[in-house]
Amino acid sequence: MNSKNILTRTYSSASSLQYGVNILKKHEEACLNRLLKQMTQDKVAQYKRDGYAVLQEVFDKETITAVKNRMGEIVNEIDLSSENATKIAVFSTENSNKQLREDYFLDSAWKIKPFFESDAIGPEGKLQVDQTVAFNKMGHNMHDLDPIFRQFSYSIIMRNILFKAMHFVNPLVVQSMYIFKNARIGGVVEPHKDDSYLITEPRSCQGIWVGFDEATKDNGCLWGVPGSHSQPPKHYMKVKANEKTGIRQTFMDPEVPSFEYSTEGAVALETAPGSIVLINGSFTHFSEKNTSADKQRHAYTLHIVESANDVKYASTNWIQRPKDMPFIQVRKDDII
Ligand SMILES: O=C(O)CCC(=O)C(=O)O
Ligand SMILES: [Fe+2]
Repeated sequence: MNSKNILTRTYSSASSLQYGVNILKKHEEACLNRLLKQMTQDKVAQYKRDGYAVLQEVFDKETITAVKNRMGEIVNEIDLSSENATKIAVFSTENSNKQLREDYFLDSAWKIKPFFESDAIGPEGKLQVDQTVAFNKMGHNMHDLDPIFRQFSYSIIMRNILFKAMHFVNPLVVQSMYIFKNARIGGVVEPHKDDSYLITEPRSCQGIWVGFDEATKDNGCLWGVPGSHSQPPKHYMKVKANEKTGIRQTFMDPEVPSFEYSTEGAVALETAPGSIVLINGSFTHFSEKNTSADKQRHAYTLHIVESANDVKYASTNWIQRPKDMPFIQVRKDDII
């Protein structure tokens, strides 16, 4: 067994993956048209002014279903029957070995790894809920490694956003996350700015958040503070190698006692299924616990940085790629 990769069982056949990819391709044009209708100059100006913009119902039911089904397969393929269950559980609970958790997290920078919902794990690492709803998120490299997520992440829709709304010159999609926020169990995302976690000089991170379910206050929709992107982050997460052992560890710079950003004036970003929220890297955003009885709030988010115009990607960033897996150059020639 390959102990480095949790996803040890792969049942999905090449033809079922191709089937999903084909569905996405078939529906791209219709989704693109819905995007372009909303992505007006006014909307782009509003994004610049407020640090966020909502584009409602861009993706259709078929596209959403294809992506969700693929994530369902990835979740089912996680082998929780063996030592893996304990491994993943241990890595995600607060009272476990910090370094093991750190290694697991840092490894997920270029792999596809699940992270448990903390309420899903009971004493002694025992799973309290069904495997299908046990996870908080999956990350952080679906966009390059999985055929269906790759098709979705680099689609003409996303690329139009990158070049025409976000004004990237040479964007790199450095991170993807699938956030489950399942009913009853889906946890809080504390107020933060994405620039804290993906550092470039100068700052360049932007996010594309896609909601697959209706997101309301009831099931933990996104919230954000309009205009908050004018304030840079108060601290940055960096990685350093231990002087003696060489082992990599994350730390916050500066080490501040509190992570709190003001949420005064925050607005709820309620969205219909298939909607997109554009998020400036310094925009303060957060989401509450999903307290609904039965309304899951699945979302997929991409974080992108600039690589043109001498923008420097920090060597202290937690996301680093192995030499043989560089970030992908995003195609621009077919954007009109
Ligand atoms: O979906 C959420 O609750 C948080 C998402 C987020 O922080 C992001 O997309 O950057
Ligand atoms: Fe975020």
